[in-house]
Order: sequence, then C-alpha cells, then structure tokens
Amino acid sequence: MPTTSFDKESIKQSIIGKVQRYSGRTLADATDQQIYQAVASTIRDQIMQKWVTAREQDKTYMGKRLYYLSVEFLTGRSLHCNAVNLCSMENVREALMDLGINWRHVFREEPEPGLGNGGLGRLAACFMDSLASLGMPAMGCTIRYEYGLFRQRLVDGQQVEMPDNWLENGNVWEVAAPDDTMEVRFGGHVESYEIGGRTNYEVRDTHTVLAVPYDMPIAGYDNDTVNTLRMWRARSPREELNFGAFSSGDYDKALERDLANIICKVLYPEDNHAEGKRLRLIQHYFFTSATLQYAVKDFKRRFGTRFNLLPEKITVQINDTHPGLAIPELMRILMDQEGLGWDEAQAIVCKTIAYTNHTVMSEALEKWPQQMVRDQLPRIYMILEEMNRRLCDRLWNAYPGDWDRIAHMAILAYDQVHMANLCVAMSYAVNGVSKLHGEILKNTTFHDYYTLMPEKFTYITNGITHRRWLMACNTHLRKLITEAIGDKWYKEPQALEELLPFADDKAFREQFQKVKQFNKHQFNNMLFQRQGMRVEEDYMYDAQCKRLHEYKRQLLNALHIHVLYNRIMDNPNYTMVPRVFIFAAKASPGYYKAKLIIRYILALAKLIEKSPRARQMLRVVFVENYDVTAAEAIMPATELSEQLSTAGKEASGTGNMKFMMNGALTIGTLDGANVEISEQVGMENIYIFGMRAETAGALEREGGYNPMNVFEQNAEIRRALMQMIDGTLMPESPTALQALYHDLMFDDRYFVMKDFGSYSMAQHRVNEDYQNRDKWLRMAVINTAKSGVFASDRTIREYNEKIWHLI
Ligand code: 26Q
Repeated sequence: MPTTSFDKESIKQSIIGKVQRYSGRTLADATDQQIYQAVASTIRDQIMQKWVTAREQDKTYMGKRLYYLSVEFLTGRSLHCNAVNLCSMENVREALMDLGINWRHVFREEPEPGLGNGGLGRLAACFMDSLASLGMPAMGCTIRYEYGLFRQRLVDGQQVEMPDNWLENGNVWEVAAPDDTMEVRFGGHVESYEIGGRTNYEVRDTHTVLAVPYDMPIAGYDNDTVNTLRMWRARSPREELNFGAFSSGDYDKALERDLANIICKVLYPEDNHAEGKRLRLIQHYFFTSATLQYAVKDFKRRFGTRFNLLPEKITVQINDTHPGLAIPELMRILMDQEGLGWDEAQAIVCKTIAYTNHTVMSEALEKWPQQMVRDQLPRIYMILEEMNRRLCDRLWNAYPGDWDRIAHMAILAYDQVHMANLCVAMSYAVNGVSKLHGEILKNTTFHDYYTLMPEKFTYITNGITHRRWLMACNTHLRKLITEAIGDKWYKEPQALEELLPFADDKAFREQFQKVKQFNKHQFNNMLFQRQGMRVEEDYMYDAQCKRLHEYKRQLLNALHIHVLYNRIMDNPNYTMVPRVFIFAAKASPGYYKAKLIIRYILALAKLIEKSPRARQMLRVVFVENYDVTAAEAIMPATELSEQLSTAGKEASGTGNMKFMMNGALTIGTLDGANVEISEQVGMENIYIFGMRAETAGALEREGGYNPMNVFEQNAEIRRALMQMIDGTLMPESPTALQALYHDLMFDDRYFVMKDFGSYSMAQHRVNEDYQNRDKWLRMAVINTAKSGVFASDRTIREYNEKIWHLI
C-alpha cells in the first residue's frame, strides 16, 4: 500500500525548513517562486521515497518493459498533478492555508515545460500518467530541449514569437543520470573487414556526441509505481580540449563541440508539417540511438546475450515516424555490436517495434533526402539500402511488374527515405488513433500494405488522463461528481457513467451549472493575470483551442462570427444569446496563412469592440500563448466546443475529449474521435454538421469544387468576403487579408465555403437549445457521464491487450 507519511503538519514543517535552507528567508519574506520551490521539493521528496523502492524492484524485474519513444512530451506543470496522484493535494492545500498562503498563487509559479507542439506531444504525456497509474513498467524517452515551443505574444494584431527559456529557474522535477550516458555518432565513413568469413562494418572518423539522461519521475495515482520520463541531453565528449582544437585549426573537433551544443537547443515548431531539415534528422537519431543503446544495455544486464528473448522482454512504441530510425539502429546494434546475422537481427527487430500513425496529411508524412541520411548516418543508410533491397524483392513477388506500386511502398524511392513505409514494413503493429482514422489508413494511406499484411493493422482511439483533465483542473466538478456517485471513477473512469441518472435531476443540474459559473470566473482570473483582460461571465462560452491549421478551420468559425456581426449591425431587431468566442492557437512561425487567420480573428475582435451594440451579443477573445496551463483554465469554463476539421483530416483530436469531459457540448464534423463522441452521447446530444469524410475525400480526389457557386448564392458570405478586402476589417492595411479571400474564392481546399451553410444551421440550433436551460444542462451532464471511455486508462489497456502484452 502507498506510503502516506506526508500529513499536513509534516508538509508545513518541510516547507518552512526548505524556504529557510534554500532561500535563507522566513516564510513571511519569501517570494511566491521561493515558496513554490519549497512546496515542489516537498512533493518531490515524497515521490523520491517511492522512486527508490521502485528502482530497487526494477533491478530484479524479469518481465517485459515498454519504451515509448516520442520527439515530444507536452507534460504541462507537474506540481498539482503529482500532489493529486500522491493523494496529498488536500494536505498541501490545508498546510498552505494554515501558513496563510493561497495554493493557486504558489502553483502558478511553476514554469510549464513546452516540450511539444500539440496533440501528439500531449498524448504522450497523458500516456505516461496512465501507464504509471495502471502499474505498467514503462519508460518515456525524448529530447531535453533547452528551449521549448516558442512563447506567443499578440502585438498590433499579429503573432510575435519569443523564446521559451523554461529552464531559467532550474527544474525541480529532473535528476541527471550520468551513469547511463551513451555515445551517439554522426558522419564519418564505413569500413568493412572480414573475420572468419563474416563481413564486419565499422564507421570511422565520426563526430561523437554524448547523450546524458535527465530523468523525471512519473508517479502513478494512489499506487507505488514511479516510472521515468528520460530526456536525453547532448554534451561534447571533449569540452576542455575544444577551444584549443578550434584555435589550432582542427575544425572537425570544433564542429563536434558545436554539434553537441546545438542538437538539443530548440524544439521545431512545426505541427503536422514535415520539413526535411538536417538538424531535425540529427535530433531524431540522437535520442533514438541513445534510447536503443540503453534498452539493449539494460536487456543484457537482465538476460545476457539471449537476444532471441528480446521481443518478449522489450517493446518499443514509436510515436509517429519521428523515432523510426529505431528500426535500422536496433539492426546496427544487434549486428555490428552484438554479432548477430542479418536474418536473425531482422526477425528480432520486426517483433519489437510498433508504430502509431498520427496523420494522413501528405505534407506531414516524413521523408528525408537520401543524400542527407547517407552523409549524416552512413551505416544506418547502408542498412536501409539492404532492408529496401530485401523488401522490394518481396514486393516484386507479390506484385510482379507493378513498378509504380512497388515504388510507392518502398523505403527508398525517388531519392528519398520514406519513413512511413519503413515503419509499416518493419514493425509488428501499426495503429491509427481513432476508428475513422484506422479505416482511412487501411483503405487509403497504407492500402497496399494493408492488402499484403492485414494482421498488423489496428486502431486504438486516443484518450486523455482524467486525473489532470478533470480531477486536477476542475476541482469543483470533481467534488460534485464524487458527492453524487462516490470516488470509484478515480481509478475506473468509465464509472462516470453512473452520473447518467443525474442528468434528469434538477437539483444536480443546478449544481453542475454553478460549477460552470465558478469556472468561468476562474477563466477570467487567468485571462486578467495573463493579458489584463476580462469578459462577461453571463455570456455563453464557446471555444476553439488547438494549433492554428487550415484543415482545423478556425477560418470557418471566424467567418461565421463575421456574418453574425453583420446581422447584428444590419438588423436592429436581431437578437441572439450573447456569446464569448474564445480562440487559443499558435501558428508555426513560417506558416503564412495560419498567421493571416490569426490577424483576421484579431481584426474581427477589434471591430466588434468598437460597436456597443455588437458587444452586447458578441465578444471575441484570443488567449495568448496557448499551452497546457491555459487549457486547464479554458476546458472547465467552456460550454460549446468547436471541432470543425475538414472530415477525414483530423486523425483523432484530443481537445474534443477534454471539453466533453468538462461538460461542454460539441459542434463538429464527423471526423476523428468526434465520430465516437457522437456514438457515445447520441446524435441528440451533439451538433454535427458538414460533409462526411468519404464525400470530402472523393471531392478532393476529383480536384475540388467551385466555391464561386456558394459566393453567388449566399449574400451573407458575399458581404463578409467583400469586407475582408475593402478595408472594413483592417483600415490601416486594407489588402492584408487578400490571400485568405483569394483562397476562399478560388482554392478552397478545406471546403470552408462548402460547409458554411450547414455549420451556420448547426449554430442556429445551438442558439435555440441554449435558451432552454434544462435541456442544455441535461445534455452537458450526459456529455461528462459518457466521457469515461475517452480516459487514457482505457486507451493504455487497449494498447497493452492488442500490442504490448506487458502485464
Ligand atoms: C515531422 C518531421 C519533420 C518536421 C515535423 C514533423 C511533425 C511534427 C509534429 C509532424 C507531425 C507532428 C504532430 C502531429 C500531431 O500532433 N498530430 C495529432 O496527433 C494527435 C494525437 O494522436 C491527434 O489527436 C491529432 O488529430 C493529430 O493531428
């Protein structure tokens, strides 16, 4: 049973003592940051107690271990969730209260590690929480970026990027593990030599970089499991020598130092877009190689050189193709370092690595120029060539003469390395992240592979950890639910379904509403603290929070608000339920159109602010610097969740689940996990609109449609579009939005115009239903009650049953 020696009194003493020892201050003189450090390290002490025991047990553990490789882990702040998982939150809160300190003020001092872009990175973090909470032995592996995703500011109606120096005040949660340092080699050339009839390969004249692990403990909920999130940091193997090397003209050695200093510098800010940048390739290989070397070292510690056992004792899940070089890297280690032959090595690799796909957008499928891989990783490239040769032999037998198909399926083709083909061909499981996405992978993206090896393909619908996304971020709702149905749902989130009868209980609905009202107030506190702004708390809260991307169609939402504005201004009798439209989104710094959409939204917000009458019904707020912390304030306050992606494009979505769990209704397309949300709650408790995935896919393959018809037939759209370019929106730069106008009119590849009518009608139904308070609240309660299947505990159990077989 979990240790619970950290009662209120000992927590108080610990905080006072630490403030004194670390900061040389009394509590009364300490800053919030100093108090935060003391509280966090108190909680850390508690985790460390368990971690020590967990690591002792690890040493003798002979079962299977999971390595979850991801180039991003968007963990969010740790203090609150750690306190929740240790069941210490009440004690911490009361201890601080006794000391005259508001816990919220202390907790907000924690810097958020922005080590991810969006969905894929946040999913990895939710998985870590569920793995530990279900007691599964797992290690998350990633890069310790010095700078996380840029911080976003909005200046003069535009996004401005600032560096995210998240390590500025140190990181309480990490512990360096220099004993597990690995060497990762780049460049050089391959030499071969024969020994006893066998050809061996060695790479000479490489640039060597040290990979030093920094470990972050991941404590399970109310159990003794503490897993590790291992973040690799690059170091130069010859820090001292280098300066000398540089001045003496040994530039290769100097490069070695520079390489080490630059690898972990910054997270690439592109989401769902794969640019073939050399440094990115180096980042991917760096952490993948370090992880696999470590995994094999640990395997050997446990099982010696009985490598035939490897697939039984280790499983490697790669989060999209980014860590896909794990495949040739494991081959390299087994052959070049452990002396296995090709066939033996490949049989092991193909039973050890499993691949999750997160996108079907062609611009996000990872490809590398062959020359780049050959230059940076010559031995890995050789292995890829041989792998490709053998694969193409096999494909030739299956599809004799069908060159186009074979090239389409090959690892190496048209001077590029196709990471998705590598991962599909060489892994033992390929999964999509929602039911619809799984179908699209089988029928379209990987159709040819599916025909050849159907047994590999599966889907596992994403999930979110209900501990962060309900228990921690919405404390009042947590209490209300627990009063109604008890606390079984903490460990079995599907028990949330027991809330269903309460949807018909008027007193409960009113309580539910009161919690929402409180959360709207808390949202405003955050908004005021972050950007000095407040909005009405009695308006409906409607939110679209996610990365800015054309396929996610923030533009559809904005265009609709624009039309509403015109209706209000044109018709003195027009009324609607007053609404706050919340946007939060970062655009990749180089994504011109995404940035333009932000400008459009901000211009709309400004236009509305100028009209007292419009403001009585409409407010638009753009929450700056969307991050996990902002989401934790937005989700609980939201009543309507906007999930507008062009059908077939959003692999799953996970924000949709967070809103739903917190009692928001969804307005959305039948895309990604929205499909399953609609199945859970029933069509009467969700607002579905727009083209279906099949229709949209067919239309796309036909080469699109002519938006001009919509323009001609719909006077409201026509008016809004004209205002985009006539100076109504941005009098100071009337032509700025021209590119948006142009795409809507002539190149509407995401079907914004086509879906507008249907969206507008769905919004009309929302407006009607919201006025029936009982009806709306009933639907809201049903949404929370049905959200249990979208808890990541369910997702992780499914991965374990279908793919990992850990316990
Ligand atoms: C790859 C190579 C080079 C440069 C960039 C990239 C890159 C980086 C990030 C490619 C893709 C991503 C991120 C993808 C992502 O977040 N996908 C989302 O994954 C979620 C979790 O499964 C889904 O819910 C979302 O639907 C999906 O968009």
